[in-house]
Amino acid sequence: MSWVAILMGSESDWPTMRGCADVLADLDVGYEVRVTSAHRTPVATAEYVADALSRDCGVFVCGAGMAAHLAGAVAAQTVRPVIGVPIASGPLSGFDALLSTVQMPSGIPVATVAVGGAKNAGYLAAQIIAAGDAALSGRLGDDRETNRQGVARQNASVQEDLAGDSG
Ligand code: RP5
Repeated sequence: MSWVAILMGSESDWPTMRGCADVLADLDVGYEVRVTSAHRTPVATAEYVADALSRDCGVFVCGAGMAAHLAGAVAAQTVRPVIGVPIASGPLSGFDALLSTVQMPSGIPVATVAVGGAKNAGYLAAQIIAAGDAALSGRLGDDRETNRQGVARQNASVQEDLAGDSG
């Protein structure tokens, strides 16, 4: 099975990006995690991307804050899907990172999730890999069913509360 590279610009991004790793672990999707920066370690970032591609990496997930260029820098070097996670660091609370990550020039896309949306980045990466993996598609379907049952339970609880009010 193909695997996911999770990259982040700083260790300070890890508390957020751990959400992506947790989702992939729960879905039994292989992943690696690296701290590597578009600005502070541009050569090491390029070398890692080349190495990951030589080992059949299927999706890159890149989290960065402030002037966030990591996802774009990675996307420039591969035609594999790149998912960007804007991190809420710095005085602008992630709005800077959101715009830096999402506003890519035509031809070099970055699929940008919400500010701090590392869990959804994990789900999206898994869904991309699941296009060629029926077993993983099944696990994603099971996860949706768990969500559905959770909402049904919440609805039943609210209805019970309302019925108590009117009784
Ligand atoms: C970005 O700058 C990193 O992705 C991080 O979100 C932010 C701050 O980095 P540190 O100063 O905490 O290392 O490059």
